[in-house]
Amino acid sequence: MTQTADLPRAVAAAVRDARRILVLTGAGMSAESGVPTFRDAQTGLWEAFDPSQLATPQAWRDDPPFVWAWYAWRIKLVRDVEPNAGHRALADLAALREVTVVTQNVDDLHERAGSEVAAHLHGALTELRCADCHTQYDDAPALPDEPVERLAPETCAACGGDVRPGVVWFGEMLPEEAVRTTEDAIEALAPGDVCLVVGTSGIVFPAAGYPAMALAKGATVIEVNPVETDISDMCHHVVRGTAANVLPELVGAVADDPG
Ligand code: BJW
Repeated sequence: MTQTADLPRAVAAAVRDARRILVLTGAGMSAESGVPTFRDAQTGLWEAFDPSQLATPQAWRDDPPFVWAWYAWRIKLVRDVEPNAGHRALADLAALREVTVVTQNVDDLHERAGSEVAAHLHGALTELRCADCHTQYDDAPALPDEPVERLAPETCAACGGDVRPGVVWFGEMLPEEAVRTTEDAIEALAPGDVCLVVGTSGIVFPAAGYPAMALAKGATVIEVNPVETDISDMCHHVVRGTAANVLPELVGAVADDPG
């Protein structure tokens, strides 16, 4: 394994020589846009909030206004920020190589940077739906300007249920199509292809298992993350840096010498 704070030539060469590149992103991808990660010390969302009170179906059943207020704040936060240089570099990479982007993120920053996202494994903040009858709501919800502690969710026009964010909470199944698309993309990998894992702690399953599945297909697994994670040990290369620093350098190296 190579582990470095610089972009080693071997990493750029692996990406340059790959036929297919599967990019798996997590919360660190959007950190430099100003979206807090979940588990980073000091800044992670779980430092200030208890996940069991917010990101579970039980939390929603217990207190929808408490949970909805937190998600309304996050929807507004994401709406007000911009994709960073890392998001834009991945969009640029798609012009150079066959790239499949799979994200655990519930924001739309990859799309706003110009990437097509094959799968949002944990759903999307703004894909609202009724918690009872699953009617979907596409209209932007009314959001308070400032964070509030409680906010009544919208009422479903079809059944009177509470309208919830379109994210996947702990204990919920991931969207079937997102899982199928991801597993198909992994299945299509062959030796010489690359799995680029950016900004995830590798703690939450099933997403945390995908790099190992890519490894089993013979792909070269590269992690971009400022710190060691649960998946670092199994990676061929680890680049200790941030998404917005490393990815433009990596894509620039491929663009400068496309091979
Ligand atoms: C940077 C950076 C920079 C910072 N640049 N990097 C097998 C074993 C054990 C448990 C399970 C298992 N299979 C399933 C489970 C249960 C559970 C689970 O995994 N629990 C774990 C805690 C152990 N999984 C589930 O429940 C999943 N459902 C499921 O499996 O269904 C089947 C099933 C059902 C019932 C029973 C059993 C099976 C659903 C998981 C849903 C996750 N939902 C959340 C919330 C989404 C909604 C919301 O946004 O509020 O998804 S939790 C949260 O974690 C969010 C994220 O997508 C997810 C992953 O976090 P991520 O992206 O890795 O972020 P962080 O903060 O952890 O890490 C950030 C990283 O970035 C760090 O490493 C930083 O260093 C780095 N970084 N700045 C690059 N600038």
